[in-house]
Amino acid sequence: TVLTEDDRTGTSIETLRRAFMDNLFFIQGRFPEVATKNDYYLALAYTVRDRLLLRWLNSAKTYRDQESRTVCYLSAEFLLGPHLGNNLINLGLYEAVEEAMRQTGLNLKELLDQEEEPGLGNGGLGRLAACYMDSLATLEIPAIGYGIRYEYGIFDQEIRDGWQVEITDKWLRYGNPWEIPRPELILPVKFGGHTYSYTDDQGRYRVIWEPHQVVQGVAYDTPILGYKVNTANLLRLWRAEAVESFDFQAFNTGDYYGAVNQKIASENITKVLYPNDEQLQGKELRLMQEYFFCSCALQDMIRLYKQSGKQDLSRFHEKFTVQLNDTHPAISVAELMRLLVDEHLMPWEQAWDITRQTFAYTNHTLLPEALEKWPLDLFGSLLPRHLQIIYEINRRFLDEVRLQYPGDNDRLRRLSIIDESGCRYVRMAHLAAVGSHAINGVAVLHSELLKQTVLRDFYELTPEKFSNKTNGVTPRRWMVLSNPGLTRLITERIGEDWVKHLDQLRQLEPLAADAEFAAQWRSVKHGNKERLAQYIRDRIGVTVDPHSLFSILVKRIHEYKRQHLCVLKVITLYQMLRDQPHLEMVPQTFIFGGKAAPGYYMAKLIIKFINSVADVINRDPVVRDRLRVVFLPNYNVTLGQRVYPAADLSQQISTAGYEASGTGNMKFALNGALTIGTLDGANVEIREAVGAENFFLFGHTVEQLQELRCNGYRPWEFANGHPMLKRVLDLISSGYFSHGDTELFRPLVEHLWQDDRYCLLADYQSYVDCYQRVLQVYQDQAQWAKMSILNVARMGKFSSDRAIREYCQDIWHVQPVKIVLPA
Ligand code: 26M
Repeated sequence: TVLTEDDRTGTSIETLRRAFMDNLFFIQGRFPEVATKNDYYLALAYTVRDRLLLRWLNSAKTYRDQESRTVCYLSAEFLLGPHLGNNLINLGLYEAVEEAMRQTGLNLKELLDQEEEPGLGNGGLGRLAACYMDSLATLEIPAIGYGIRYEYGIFDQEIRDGWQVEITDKWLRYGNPWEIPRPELILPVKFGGHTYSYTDDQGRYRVIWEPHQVVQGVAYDTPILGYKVNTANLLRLWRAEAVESFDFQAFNTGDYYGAVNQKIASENITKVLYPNDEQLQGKELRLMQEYFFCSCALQDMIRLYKQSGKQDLSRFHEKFTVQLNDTHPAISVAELMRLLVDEHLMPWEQAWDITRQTFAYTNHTLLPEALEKWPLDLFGSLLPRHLQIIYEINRRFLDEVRLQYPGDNDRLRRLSIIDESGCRYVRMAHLAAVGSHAINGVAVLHSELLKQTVLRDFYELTPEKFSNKTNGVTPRRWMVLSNPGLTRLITERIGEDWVKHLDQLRQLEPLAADAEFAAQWRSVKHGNKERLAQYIRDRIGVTVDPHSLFSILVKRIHEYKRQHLCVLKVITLYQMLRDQPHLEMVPQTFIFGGKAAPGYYMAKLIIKFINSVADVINRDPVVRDRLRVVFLPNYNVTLGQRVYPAADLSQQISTAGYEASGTGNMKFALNGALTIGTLDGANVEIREAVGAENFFLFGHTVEQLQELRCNGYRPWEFANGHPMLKRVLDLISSGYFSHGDTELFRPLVEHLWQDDRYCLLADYQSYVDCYQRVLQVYQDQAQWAKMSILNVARMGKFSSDRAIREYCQDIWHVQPVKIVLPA
């Protein structure tokens, strides 16, 4: 049978090997003697891609024939991470390809390391979109992800002299074998200019938008395969190009350089990913990005709808359901109205009905400074027609509110899509809320706070729209691919069903009391820690002991996430060792990682702070082997895959009420780390799931913080009231970690002392006490292993499959569609 297997679709080791050599020869144009690792990587990628395309084309054909209802996930970010390993897992070909490579004299792991990860996202929000694409395909739900094909993704981070340095991410420089450009699939997108209205010969009021500039969106398609199913969905990312006619314009007017400039201006729209945790207000190019991809997505959906033979768009919402991943795509609400009313001549009321039934909106943060709002003049000059449409939506909306709350002008002001309290703005969350039939938060606590704070008035108006959809992560990438040791151990005991039905992990519960199993469990963790220790030695030249407690804090750097609270704890330990050089202490390794937004001064200072403290501590002979501090540069998906499996302790220490959900917390716990955390975001639900006795809880609750603040929070009182805390702060101020420089960290310490918006000092004592309990338990390795097993056994809820099932049932109303490959 091997000989009759098709080179492009066969899955035997023999066929894979032959196809691989074929691709090396005919696609890379290389023979083995001169082939580089990258040539081999690409040859393998193309081999895998063929198998993907078979499934993808069959999926597309089936969806088309069956006119399947389709989920469209609109997101400015998709933080996919490397494709090759994940596709091998989902195809079920990992072992076969590993063997085929071995037979060719190559090492699959080395080839996997060649792949440059597509960093088309900042952090949680973008990674969530990627996990959801994986689950949609695995659950066999027809879905399209729409987003932006950034030429430069999230910057690469280097650490020089302890400071973050940003390097441009040229992820496309060696080509991208996973995408298929669709140069013939281009759509026009207009910007600027003005509108005029007239009455057409049938007496209809019509508006024409005469733009100042037109660019075209080009589609780039990436297949997203489900786990051990034939479903491969579509991720369609748009790249901005100049319209063809610019070339003719240059020819006509003789302004060659002017035309080339215009071309560059068009292409700039999709050049670079913006950091999301920086003030974006007033960044015109960012608004252009958002509108650009939404317009392309909606035009594409209308095109697909019409392709299926239907001309009249009255059932658009039956064919498509559109999820808005935060407010970045919220402009879609106005754009769909424009397309329906202006371009397809639909009456306003009908268009509005369809629009509202089409969209649903997910909120990802309550931070006031993160809520998107656009200055009215900027908005109007870029999208004049959309501003008119928004005014009309708002007028009709506020009329309804007036009926329900006569005379309540304050409420009208609060609900209005236009913020008129000072400078005038368009509030994108309000546009999303008014234009959607469903609104959700991403963890129980967050959804509750959403209803009480940011969207309170909307909740009072339409409580039935609101629900919670607690985030989840995909066990394929975050367990099977990244932690093969644990995967093997679990599968040996309970079979492989858990990969698709994560609740099955509960079968591990009885094994928590099994000494032999616990020993194997610990040995898997130890192996993972050894590999991370090796990586740390190679990368930054610091030696860490894999027997020490690996305590890990990796995520974007932000004051509310409180990385510096952990540093205060580290300094506390150090202080204890200096006080009592012979103190017996559990050896500990603190590992930090994360990027700071380039314009976020405090976050960058926190990185410098971590590195400076690490420098002093790692050099000081007094600590001997009891304390190590490491900052891992360039934390990204690839590095996450190394880090989560090696963690003993997961640090989830944000100020209660600020972390909408967190998803790293889930990845850690699924890999057997215990959590030290606050009652924030999904921590609350993780603790509930694994049992309070298997979770290290500390810190003020949301309610306690509210009370603290009501009574006037005076952080200096906490500092003065705790001798150790005061000593720690004084040691920093003295320049001890900055070569005597008393200025360097002054802003940091001063800020804590005076203002401490995120209440580090209020939570310090509780954190330090809790840590003592962690160390106590860690000394009892059997107890620790038992708690670790119970954590994993009870974490099934946090699969993104569960989350996607909830979206499908409650919001999208979509059914699975089986894909069958032709015999
Ligand atoms: C903006 C300006 C200044 C400071 C901060 C911001 C900002 C903060 C958060 C902007 C965007 C933010 O949220 C985006 C995001 O990635 N949110 C994350 O979404 C994840 C997926 O739902 C959640 O797990 C994280 O808790 C949430 O922070």
